[in-house]
Amino acid sequence: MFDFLADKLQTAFQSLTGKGLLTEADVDAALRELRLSLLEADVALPAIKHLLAGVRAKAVGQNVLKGVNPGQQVVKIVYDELAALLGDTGELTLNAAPPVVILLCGLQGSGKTTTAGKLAKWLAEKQRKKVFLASLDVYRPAAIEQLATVAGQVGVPVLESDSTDPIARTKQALKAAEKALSDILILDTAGRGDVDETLLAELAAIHKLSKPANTLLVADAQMGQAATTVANAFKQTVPLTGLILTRLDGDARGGAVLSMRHETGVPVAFVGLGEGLDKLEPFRADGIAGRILGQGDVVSLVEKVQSAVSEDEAASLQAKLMSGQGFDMNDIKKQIGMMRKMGGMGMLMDLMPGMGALKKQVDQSKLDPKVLARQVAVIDSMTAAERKNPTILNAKRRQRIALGAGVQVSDVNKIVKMHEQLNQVTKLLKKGGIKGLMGMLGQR
Ligand SMILES: Nc1nc2c(ncn2[C@@H]2O[C@H](COP(=O)(O)OP(=O)(O)OP(=O)(O)O)[C@@H](O)[C@H]2O)c(=O)[nH]1
Ligand SMILES: [Mg+2]
Repeated sequence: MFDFLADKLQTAFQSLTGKGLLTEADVDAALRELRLSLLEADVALPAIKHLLAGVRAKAVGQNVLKGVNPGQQVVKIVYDELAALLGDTGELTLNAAPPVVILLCGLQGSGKTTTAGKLAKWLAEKQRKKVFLASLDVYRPAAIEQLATVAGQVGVPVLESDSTDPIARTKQALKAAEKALSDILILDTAGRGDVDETLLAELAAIHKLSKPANTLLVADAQMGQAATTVANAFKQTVPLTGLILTRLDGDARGGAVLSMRHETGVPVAFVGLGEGLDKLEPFRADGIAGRILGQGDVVSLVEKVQSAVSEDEAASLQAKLMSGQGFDMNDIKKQIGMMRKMGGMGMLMDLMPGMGALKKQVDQSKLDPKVLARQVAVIDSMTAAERKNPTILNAKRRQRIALGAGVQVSDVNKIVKMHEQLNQVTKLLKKGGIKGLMGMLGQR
């Protein structure tokens, strides 16, 4: 899986064959490749720095082994360091006095309810435990029903209550689980659009009352670097015992796993690999290490993704484009995502009438996946308000974003410019002006 980075590292070390020691200069050349690959895999900067320092310390001055080339040797070091940084699997505490509580928390849509069902299934089938499920989400309509449906699919009981008070529901759940002689009580909590004080205060109160042996943060692996901010906010509110990273089945590159593990020091317990209730696996560091190293493998990325650009996404962007309604940074991110998936900049052109021929003239090689990954990192480092309304991006904000994304301010400026130009598209189209449009597409 990590052929591509492995290849690069080996190339960087080709000239070395025959030398006795790995020198500092040799190692640094390989580390540059590694740094870019990790950025591309959405790993946060502190984790990257930590990793590079570790690899450097181990590699420099090492004797080149007989029978392997220096590149292979460095790849092995990188792989080992990655696995070490990812750490051991977070184990659940299941043998306290029943009902042992598992509290799930996380942002809206991170996969808490689905994960509650997956965990219930895993515990019932693999650990032979009697599980009880309870939803404390009184805010989102149908959230309670959603968990009841999941519980039905797994075949475990669920809290039945009309109460709209999360604290009262917690008390009821504890009682009901005890009455049902359950071994484990899984509490599914409400999510919010962004980390907010009310949510966190409520979570703290639920934690205090339910005294969970396991407090697990459920996070979307596709969040990339932004994941670490979220993890820290939750960690400061409740003592997290483990992380569950969902959506590792998509084209998320696993960087979030490394970032969150490094940032919080909390072990990863499980990973979610699909929507199905059987798509939960105990975390394995070597699997994720391989996945992160494999990033940059443009061929497989393109293959995987060509089918993945949803028609709906394309249609809604086209509708926005044609209506002359303004684009925001979320649209830009979608656009970049499509380009990345397509492996070419054809997408926007496909959306426009009469552009098919033009597309052929665009140099496909201009589309560097690393540049696109950096662009996404920039947008990910913006706040929701900035994404919605990019005109508020003053110098100070741009500086903060650049720092967060690990890029230059000029990279941020390019995205802002791209946004401005995208909003000129409608005008340009009306005038039949293609030049400005081409400029935008070629933007780096
Ligand atoms: N592909 C994939 N989809 C997942 C995974 N986990 C959850 N989902 C999907 O993500 C969506 C949201 O999942 P939920 O479990 O409802 O998320 P939630 O955190 O409970 O959401 P709120 O209650 O609204 O905060 C659903 O469509 C799930 O099927 C996963 O590991 N892979
Ligand atoms: Mg939910």
